[in-house]
Amino acid sequence: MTANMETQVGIVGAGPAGLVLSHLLHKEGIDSVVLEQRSRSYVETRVRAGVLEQGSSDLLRETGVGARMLAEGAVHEGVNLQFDGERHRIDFATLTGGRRITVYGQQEVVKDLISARLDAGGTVLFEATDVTPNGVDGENPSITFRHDGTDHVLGCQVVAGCDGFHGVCRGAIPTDVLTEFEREYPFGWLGMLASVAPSTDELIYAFHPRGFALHSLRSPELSRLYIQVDPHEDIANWPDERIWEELQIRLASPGWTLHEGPIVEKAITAMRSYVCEPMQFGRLYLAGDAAHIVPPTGAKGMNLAIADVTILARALADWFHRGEGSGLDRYSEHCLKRVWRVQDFSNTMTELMHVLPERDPFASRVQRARQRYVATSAAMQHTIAENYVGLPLA
Ligand code: RFL
Ligand code: PHB
Repeated sequence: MTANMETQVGIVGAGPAGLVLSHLLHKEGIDSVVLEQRSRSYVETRVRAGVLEQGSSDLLRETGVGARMLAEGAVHEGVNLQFDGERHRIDFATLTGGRRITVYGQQEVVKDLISARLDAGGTVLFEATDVTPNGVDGENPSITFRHDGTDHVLGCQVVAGCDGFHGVCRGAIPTDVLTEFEREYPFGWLGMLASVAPSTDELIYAFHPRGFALHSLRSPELSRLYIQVDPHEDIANWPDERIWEELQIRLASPGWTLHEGPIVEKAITAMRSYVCEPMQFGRLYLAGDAAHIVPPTGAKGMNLAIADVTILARALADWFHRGEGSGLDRYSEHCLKRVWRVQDFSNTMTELMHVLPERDPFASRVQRARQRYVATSAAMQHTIAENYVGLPLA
């Protein structure tokens, strides 16, 4: 048996991109259905990003899904970059005219958005399998999928591919239309959540000859930490004691103490930069990680996903309500300007802060020169601050 459903926008993926899009469309009076392959509890507990740019937190607040973020998130007015044990604070307040970041876990953003969509009567179907976009090059696209033991066809006018880097939607763009740009880094991040009060009020990004380390936070009782490791490293080689030993060495700074506690979650992620162009084909529009990946050193992935769907929601509102299609036609071009700006920043931060395993002596000398420049130049600190808090949506 096949069940038929209809909506205006069929959205694949209930990550930040898909959920923010569905929420913004609802605000515009546009109907959507979100299809997610994982369970609700899986997406609500997946530990990932933690930094919201000023523009992202403003958007969540202004569209009515920011209450818990405002109550539980932490507003930060700076970050620390550490070289040779010496900390250099990048002061957002003075360098960006008062723009700030909010530290609030991605899974909390996802929880808030799911409950807002369901409370508003929206449809988010979890554990939808075999999700496949069809006919996106014509005027009547659809998405087929299986849910609760039944095959479904979701008829829609537009398909939004918000299904992350390993999703199915990008594959619906013919290979002769698509150009891919990619860089893999020869290192990964071992990320962990530790049940201990953060030892810092603001993030610390540390370069150390043994590798990069990052101290971030989640709550007064929970710290989020990362260390640079080989991307093929087996997590079994990293018992908790070894992780703390390494963090103690890499984050060490005179007069400062790193407090240890039980590690409650740990995982290794490889790092890559990736962009596909264009981000649209016919009635299919890609957003977020489905179209691009950045290494996490700039804290940009979730923010870029939110920026894409903000542009897409506006363009869809113009098209559905006013028959004005120029925003949709230029969607990819519009997004890619920000995507490449963010690629540059994320790549710069990554190459500034990690030990480059090739041990290319020239590259290492240039890296040290750049680190000294960051430590001493107001112009360079201004550049980092402006990009870190996020450029306004064009
Ligand atoms: P997501 O979050 O991957 O969501 C995609 C959703 O699509 C579902 N899906 C499918 N559903 C149906 N059918 C299919 N065939 C499907 N295939 C996939 C998936 O289950 C999933 O629910 O992508 P989205 O929405 O584009 O959001 C992107 C962000 O998740 C990502 O960019 C960030 O997490 C990256 N990132 C960070 N971004 C920041 O802005 N600030 C940070 O501080 C930050 N830190 C990080 C990060 C990512 C990390 N990892 C683990 C990659 C730190 C880390 C360690
Ligand atoms: C995090 O808190 O998870 C986090 C913070 C900054 C980054 C990446 C991740 O650059």
